[in-house]
Amino acid sequence: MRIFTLLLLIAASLTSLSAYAEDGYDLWLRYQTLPKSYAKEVNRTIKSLVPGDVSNPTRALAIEELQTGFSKMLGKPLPTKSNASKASLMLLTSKALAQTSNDVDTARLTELGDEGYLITQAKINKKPVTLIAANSEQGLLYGAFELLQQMQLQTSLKELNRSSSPKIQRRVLDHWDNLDGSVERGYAGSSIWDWWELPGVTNPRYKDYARANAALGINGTVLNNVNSKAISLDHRYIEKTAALADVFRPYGIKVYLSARFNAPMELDGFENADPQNPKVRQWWKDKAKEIYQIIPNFGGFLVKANSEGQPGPGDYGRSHAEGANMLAEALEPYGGIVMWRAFVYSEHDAEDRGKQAYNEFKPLDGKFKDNVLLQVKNGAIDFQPREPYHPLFGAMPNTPLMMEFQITKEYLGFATHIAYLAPLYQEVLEADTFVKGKGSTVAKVIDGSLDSHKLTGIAGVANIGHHRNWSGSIFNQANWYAYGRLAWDPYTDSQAIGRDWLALTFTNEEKFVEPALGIMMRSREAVVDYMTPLGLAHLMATGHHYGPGPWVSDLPRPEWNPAYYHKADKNGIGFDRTKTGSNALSQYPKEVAQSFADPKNMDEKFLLWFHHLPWDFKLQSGKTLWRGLIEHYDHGVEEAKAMQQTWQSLKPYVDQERFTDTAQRLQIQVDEAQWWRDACLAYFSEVSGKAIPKDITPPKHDLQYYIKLSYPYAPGN
Ligand code: GCW
Repeated sequence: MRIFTLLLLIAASLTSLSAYAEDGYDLWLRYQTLPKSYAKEVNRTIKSLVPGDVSNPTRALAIEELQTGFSKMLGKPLPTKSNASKASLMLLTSKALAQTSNDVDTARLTELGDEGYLITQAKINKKPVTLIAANSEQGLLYGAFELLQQMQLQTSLKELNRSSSPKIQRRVLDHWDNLDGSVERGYAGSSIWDWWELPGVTNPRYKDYARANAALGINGTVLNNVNSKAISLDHRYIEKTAALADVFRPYGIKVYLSARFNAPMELDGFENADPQNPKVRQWWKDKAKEIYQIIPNFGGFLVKANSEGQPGPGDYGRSHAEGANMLAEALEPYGGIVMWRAFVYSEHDAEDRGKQAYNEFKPLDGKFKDNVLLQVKNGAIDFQPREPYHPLFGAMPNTPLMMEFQITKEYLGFATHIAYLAPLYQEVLEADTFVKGKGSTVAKVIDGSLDSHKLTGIAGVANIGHHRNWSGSIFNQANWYAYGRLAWDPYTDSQAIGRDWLALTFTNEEKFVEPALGIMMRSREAVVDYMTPLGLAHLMATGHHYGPGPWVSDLPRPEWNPAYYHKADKNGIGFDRTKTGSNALSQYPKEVAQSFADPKNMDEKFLLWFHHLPWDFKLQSGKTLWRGLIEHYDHGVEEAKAMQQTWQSLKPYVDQERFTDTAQRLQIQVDEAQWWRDACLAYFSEVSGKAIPKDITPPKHDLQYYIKLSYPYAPGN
């Protein structure tokens, strides 16, 4: 008997040992010990490493990362060799490769551009090696991260023969981080940038930030909030920025800053910031010179102007193009760019908020300098769980448009609801604008292939904070990861990305990956269903945007009221954006407009975004709109419960710490999906005068109960 208990104890400790507690800090760079069988194959295929010239800082980091990965996955670093030998791992630029006898198809290298890489089995000086080749050291670093990722995924190295290059040039993270350490719409604690201690203290975390991003091919970071402070351009802060730029440079990550348009006034007491004032123009030129003196590879400026109270060229009756071009002119001599945001709407403009940015920017097509990217949010309102693609995509062929996605979940449950956003990103990227015939997708607009733009870009509003798990929850990490993968290649499938992320983050056990992937792939649709189904939008509570607030209609700015968006009353619900309403539909090419014009024959996911309909309108299911709406809310709650149940079944595959953390958040998600459902149905039943059908569970509380709830300390606001 005693032997048996002893054996049991040993077995138990072994399993918990294998799933030791993890805090999520390592992200997709966990480099777990490889299973014996696969480790054998790796040890047979790669026996040594030929580092080459490690005086190059990027090369040195590639070698360092490889040795870190091999040490952790195989228990020891690779012995190094100075020349090619049988089963060595070699990193060669195309220039160095040309100095060797080899059987590599060099045509594949030319296609790779500056940042691409090739990983393949090859003969170098007659020796069989595993080769990482590229046209630059940066490409070799990306190749090294890719090899380590494939090893974590246990991809057979013998068959590994892949080349990849980024389809978008500037792949940027936008941090809405303030200088006091707070993060606007941040749900992962305070900012990771310690502006007070910089430049003197460079926290080792900055390097891990750079590693995590370089592993995804992200090559730019905007450090400060778009609601920027002029002091970010003060010399002291430029020195602080330079310290971060030095850490990020060898990882191929450029630093950008959000620039406050009236900085000449706030920093140097100028009387105005008018782009037609030569002194103001000179100020920006001097500022650019000052920055590049200490940050030679500075990326440029991100600007939010004449939007939500930010200063801008409109203050002087100048256009956005005039404003952007002034900054672009200042940065041009140094290769800097301007990312000018099109997120512009005004409370003084009674026009449908969803139409204003198009009306403002379309007439400026082709008026921006070559080093200006116009940064456009994925939808015309504001990062809702679902929006039709922004009508500016495809409407400005003579201006390079940059996509802005939100990774932080301002409107999708912060860090307490699981919502895998890659399906949302993919839905927008795959949207067809038809501007140059079928297949003129948003992805082709932003990768520049549709209108042959050389300068291309994509931005993601980061979900990063100082929490050990970086993103506030483990599953929020998947959105940072997915954004990075889609920024590199916007045609990647969100399911494939999810599968890779799960295997890198937890285990690649099929019995875990498939059900966990099921949770991820249904999560965003679940959130749509229990928050804003059938094309509804912006029903969130005021300010912090957490939880339901469809009843809000008295805010000073009409277009901040949820009632402005759902327009629910006794007769019906929805925002009429057709000819009989705001006619926002006319901003879309005719093929797209037609696809949304007929409420009886359209994708009902966008029904109430474009139409105001009576409660008894017949849906394609034959049900009334009221009934259909109720069933979507109920379905959302059921989906959240199903996600929770599935997660419970995955306990054996996940370490206690991350399992419990996720399980607790899923419980909140289930409770709050119910809250959303009950509050919205209580409200819509009230305004419509429609009763909750007998076979439907009525909301737990009366409407007043939900209206009274308030969350003054909700994060991110
Ligand atoms: O999404 C809204 C947010 C603001 C944000 C703004 C923007 C940074 O509520 O917090 O401000 O949009 O994108 O500029």
